[in-house]
Amino acid sequence: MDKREVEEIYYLMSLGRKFEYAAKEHYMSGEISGFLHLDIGQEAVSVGAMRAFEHGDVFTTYREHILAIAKGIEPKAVMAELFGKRSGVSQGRGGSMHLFEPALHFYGGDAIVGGHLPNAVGCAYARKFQKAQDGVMALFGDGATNGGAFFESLNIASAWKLPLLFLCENNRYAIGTEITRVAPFLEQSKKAEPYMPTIEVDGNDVIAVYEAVKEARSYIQKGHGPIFVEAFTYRWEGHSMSDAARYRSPEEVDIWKSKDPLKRVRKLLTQQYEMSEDEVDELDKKAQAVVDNAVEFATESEEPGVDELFDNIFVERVENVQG
Ligand SMILES: Cc1ncc(C[n+]2csc(CCOP(=O)(O)OP(=O)(O)O)c2C)c(N)n1
Ligand SMILES: [Mg+2]
Repeated sequence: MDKREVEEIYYLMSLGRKFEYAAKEHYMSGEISGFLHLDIGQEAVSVGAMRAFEHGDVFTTYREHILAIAKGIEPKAVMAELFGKRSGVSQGRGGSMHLFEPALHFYGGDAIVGGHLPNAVGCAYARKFQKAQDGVMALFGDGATNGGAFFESLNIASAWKLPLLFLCENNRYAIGTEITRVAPFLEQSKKAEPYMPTIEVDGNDVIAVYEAVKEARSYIQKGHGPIFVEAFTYRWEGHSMSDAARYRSPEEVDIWKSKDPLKRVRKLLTQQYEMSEDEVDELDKKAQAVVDNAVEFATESEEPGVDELFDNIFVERVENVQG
C-alpha cells in the first residue's frame, strides 16, 4: 500500500477516535441526548472496511459514527446530528443511531439488532438486477448473528447469489453478554460456512481488514454470490453511555488496550514508511482541529422547529393507485 493511503487511514482513525471522545464529553455535559454507542478501540474495522469499499452500498448498526465519516460524510454533519440539530446529516431527526446519506450510499444506522440485514439483502437483490458494479456491505456485531434475521439473510443471499459482503465485527460482547455464553464458539463465521466462503481477520490490524475487504469485494463483484468476513476486535468503552461495563475485568480491557489499533498504524508509518513521530503528531493535530470545528458547528446550529415535528413522517396518500 502506498504511503499516502496509509497516512489517510491513520488520519481517519485518529479523527474517528477524537470524534468519539468529543461525543462522549458532550453527552456527559447534556448537549447530546438519547443513546450514544462509541466505537473506540474498533476504529481499524470501520476505517479499513470503508476505505476498501468506497463506492458500494453500506448498511450498518447503531455503532456507526466512524463508518459514516470514513464513507465521506462530513464530521460536522455527523456531530450536528448527534446534537439533534437541523444541519445534521439526518436533519437532526435520527440522532446517533440513524446517520443516513443516500448520496454516499450510506443507509444507516439501525437500532434493531440484525434488522438492517434483510434491507441489505433487498438492496443487493436490486443491484444484481441493475447489473451494478459495486455490491453491498452489511456490518453487524457478534450478537446479531444469534438472531433469525441473520440466518434468513445468509440463506436467501446465498440461494440467489447476491453481491453482498457480510462483515461481522466481533467485539466479543452483546451489551453485557460475552459471545461464548450464548453461542457455541467464538468465531461466528462458522455459522456462515454452509452458505458461503468466509475470511477471518485481526480486526485491530487496519491493513489486514482493508485487504480482506478488498478481496471479498472483488469476490462479490465477480458475481460469485455473498461472502462473509469476520473481524475480531474489542470495544474499550461500555456498550453505550449508560453502561459502566462491570461484567468484564479491568485486566481484560487493559490487554486489549495494549493492542491499540491506532498505535499499530503509527508504528507502521514511523518504521516502514519513514515518517517522524512529529509528522504523525501533525496528523493528530489536523484531526483534532476538524473535531473542534465540528463541535463548534453543532453547538451553533439551530434546532429543528416544533412546527416541523411531523414533516417527513407520513407519505402523502395516493388515491386509486390501481387506476
Ligand atoms: C432485535 C433486538 N434485540 C435486542 C436489542 C437490544 N440490544 C441493543 S444492542 C444489543 C447488543 C448487540 O450486540 P452486537 O450485535 O454484538 O453489537 P455491538 O453492540 O457489540 O456492536 C442488544 C441485545 C435490540 N436493539 N434489537
Ligand atoms: Mg458485539
